[in-house]
Parts: sequence; structure tokens; C-alpha cells
Amino acid sequence: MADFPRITSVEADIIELPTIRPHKLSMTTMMSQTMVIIKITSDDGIIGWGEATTIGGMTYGPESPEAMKLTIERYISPLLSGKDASNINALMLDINKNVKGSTFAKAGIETALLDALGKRLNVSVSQLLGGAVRIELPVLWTLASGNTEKDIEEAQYLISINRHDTFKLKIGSNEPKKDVAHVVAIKKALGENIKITVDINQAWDEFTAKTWIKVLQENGVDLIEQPIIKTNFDGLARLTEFFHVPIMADEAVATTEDAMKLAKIHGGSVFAVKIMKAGGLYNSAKIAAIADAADIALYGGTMLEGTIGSVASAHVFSTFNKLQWGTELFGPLLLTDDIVTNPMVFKDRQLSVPNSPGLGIEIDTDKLNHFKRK
Ligand code: MUC
Ligand code: MG
Repeated sequence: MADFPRITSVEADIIELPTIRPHKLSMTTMMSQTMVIIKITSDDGIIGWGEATTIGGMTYGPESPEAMKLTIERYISPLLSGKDASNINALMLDINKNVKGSTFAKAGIETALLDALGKRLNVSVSQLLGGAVRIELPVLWTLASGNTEKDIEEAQYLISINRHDTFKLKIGSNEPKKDVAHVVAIKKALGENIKITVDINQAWDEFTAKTWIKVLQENGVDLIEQPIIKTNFDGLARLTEFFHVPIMADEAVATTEDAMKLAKIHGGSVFAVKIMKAGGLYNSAKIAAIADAADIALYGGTMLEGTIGSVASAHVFSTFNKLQWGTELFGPLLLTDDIVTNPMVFKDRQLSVPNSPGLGIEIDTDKLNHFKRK
């Protein structure tokens, strides 16, 4: 063995897991989730696992699962081969020089490198990132069955078992009047003590947003997420100034550069941070720092990843100075099965951040092989 652990292989496999019910968003309805699972092996025998995941094929983000796998195999793997597995800054710098965009693939690769380094040093990923300031993260649930009555039933059950007290509603695929009536009906049925957030996933233009956010605000909705097209930064700033209800940037705030531009004009009173959009955990922490400096609140977002991606996100969110709006890291709960032997623990409206070395997950290789796209 060399004086440093050399990377010997980088593998990327597409895994498909069915969802527990259809998950309806403004741009698509998901029946399953497709994940790219990354395995990085080094000559000291340590294996790191990562995940690169998007939502609904190419309807949400710019990278398809197939493109992520290809980018990793054809362009990223040769950059890593034979290099020092422990110098993540040097590796990511080299990848960023040679591979443009591809933040989802890069997030998965960086996750695998962090998992391996944590195992090598016998510390958790959050310790590698400087340490967790919270070991439990609030977690909401998204109601997106596409049916108001079913959503109410689902929420009432989850409230009764104390799993969640905050629900996110996905709207934007119907006429605004119908969508808003759906939100108001759910808000009324669940009552004062239950928080409701609404994600429009860019479906409204600015005028429609101004008209209908007013009704949502009057009906006690707690947070409005990405109502307008992600490129309309000034529009987000105008809505943020106009409304009392907080406006959250999601698709608009992908990279550190987006965060900087939005922070300057206060485009959003909350930023949804996601490791996939940001291109990894370190960039997510940088976005959090920009938000803090601009007095913009933080929310730990999901790309509906499985356990690997959700745990990686939990590690970095646990290190944020502030996490005023909690998280939506429920991805594994939306899936009918898992590829780890130690699933995430969700209890009393919180998820626990693992503290064993690396990510703190154990891969179930039989399940991994079973759910691999053939
Ligand atoms: C999004 O845009 O926030 C997060 C939760 C969920 O149900 O969908 C995602 C995507
Ligand atoms: Mg969103």
C-alpha cells in the first residue's frame, strides 16, 4: 500500500424502489424512485457509499439517472483512479475543473468520499464537517396522493402516531382555484396546531402567485415554497417583500452562486438547501453560511433520496448554526423497501442523525442487487 489510500474503483448502479403510493407533484406523478448508488473502493480496503438522485426522470432537475451514471463512469472515475482517497478538497477541485454542472453526480461522489474518510478516521460524517450542533432533526411529511380526502386521512394517521406535525402540500398541477381549495380544506381539517407548507414547484407566474398566495396567507398557511419559475429571482424578492407569510426559494437556490445572488436581493426569507442541487455537503454548508449572513432562514430539503442520500443530508444539516424550518428528510419513508440493514430512525417528529463512523449505514448487498436495474 502507498503512503496514502489510493482509489481503486468507482462504481455506479441504478436502483429502483417503488413508492408506497403515487406521489403527485406539479410536473409529474412518481410511482417509484430511481437512485444512482455509488461505491468507491480504495486499496486500504475501505468502501465509501454515495447516492445521486433526482425526481421524476428529467421533469425536475437537469440530470437524468442515466446521465449521472454515465458522467461518473466516463468522466469522474478516471479523475479519481489511483488518487489519494483522503484528500476530498483536492479531488473535488479536480472534478469541478474537469466536469461542468453535474451537481447531482458530484454530490453522490463527495458523499462516498466522506463516508470512506469517516470510516478510515473512525468519525462520523458530521464530525468530519466540524461536528453536529443537533443530533435530532425535525422532519415533516409531504401529502401528495392527489386526493384531498386521502391526504387528510393520511395526515390524521401520522398525527395520531406522533410521527409528524407539519405537512407539505404539493400543488400547481391544477387550476389555482382548485389547488388552493384543496390546501384550505386540509388546513381546516387538521386544525390550528398543525403546520401546513405549500410547494408550487414553479407552476405559477408572478401575477398568479400574487393573487393566490394572498388567499393561502389569509387561511393560515405557514410557508410558501418556490411559487414561480426558478429564474425569476427579482420576482421572488418582490413576493418576499409583499407577503407576510415566508416565501422559500427551492429550485432557485441550487448553487452557492445562486445563494449569493438571492441573498443580495433578499429573494426568499427561507432557503431550501439540498445536497444534490448544491453539488455536495461542503457546498450545502457554504449556502447555509451565506443564508446566515443575510439573515435568511434555513430548511433542510430533499430530492426524495433513499437512505444514503437522506443520511448524508442529515449529517450536514446537523452542523448548520441554524435550521429554523427543520427538514423534509422523509425520503426513505416514501419507499416500500430499503437497501440498508439499519434504516433511519424516525420518532416523535424527529429523525436521528447516526453517530457511527462515516455515514453510519450498512449496505444490504442482496437488496442492492435485487433492486438494481437489469
Ligand atoms: C421539492 O421540490 O421540494 C421534496 C419533498 C417532496 O415531496 O418533493 C420534494 C421536491
Ligand atoms: Mg420544493
